[in-house]
Amino acid sequence: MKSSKNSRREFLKKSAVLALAGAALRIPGSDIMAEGFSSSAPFTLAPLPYSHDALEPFIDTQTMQIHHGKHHKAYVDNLNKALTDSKTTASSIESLMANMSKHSMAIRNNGGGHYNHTLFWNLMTPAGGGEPTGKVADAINGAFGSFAAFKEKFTSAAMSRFGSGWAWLVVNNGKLEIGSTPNQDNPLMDLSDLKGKPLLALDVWEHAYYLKYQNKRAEYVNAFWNVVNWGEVARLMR
Ligand code: MN3
Repeated sequence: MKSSKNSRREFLKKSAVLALAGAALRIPGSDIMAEGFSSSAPFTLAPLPYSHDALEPFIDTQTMQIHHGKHHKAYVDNLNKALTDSKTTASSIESLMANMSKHSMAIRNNGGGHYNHTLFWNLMTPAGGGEPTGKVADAINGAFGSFAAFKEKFTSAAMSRFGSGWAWLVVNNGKLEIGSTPNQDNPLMDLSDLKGKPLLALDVWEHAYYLKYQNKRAEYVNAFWNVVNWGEVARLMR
């Protein structure tokens, strides 16, 4: 009977190892994460979840190439450099955001830049647009009265952000809210006025639209509704 006891022990050991592996794969705060984040520093630039031309004609190919390949890449590289230079460790991108008031401006700008863009790419899809259904529709209708009213309020947040920044739909203590942040700040940062878990994000920096839309931010915001990935919004909402 010794051998069967041993094999049972082996089995339990193996199960424990598998459970630990599962725990390690489950990144802290992963319920608020989009795909594409490395679990800890150094952070990496994930490929786009679609081709550069996939969002045409709403978001043009060249903008996507430069925005992802140059701007986002620079945020990742500069974030890693700023972390190394300041000997700052980061167990996850979320823990970095949550403690941002303790970090340098370089970590704030580039860490926010990395988080925001990773989220943004996943919140768009060539199969997107239209109106949300199910729980997303219910939550939006409950909070804003109608999808049209929600869209108007989000558009207004994107239009009224002076200079560079982001427009957001967040859930804060169970309540949906719309707002905006300057530069690369986001609602996960402890120092942000707007707080909550991001559900939808729109980059309103000029680099996000200038090649195609020049100074016409309103046309870019209007085009964005054609590529919104409501499935990802639903996933973030769970
Ligand atoms: Mn950008």
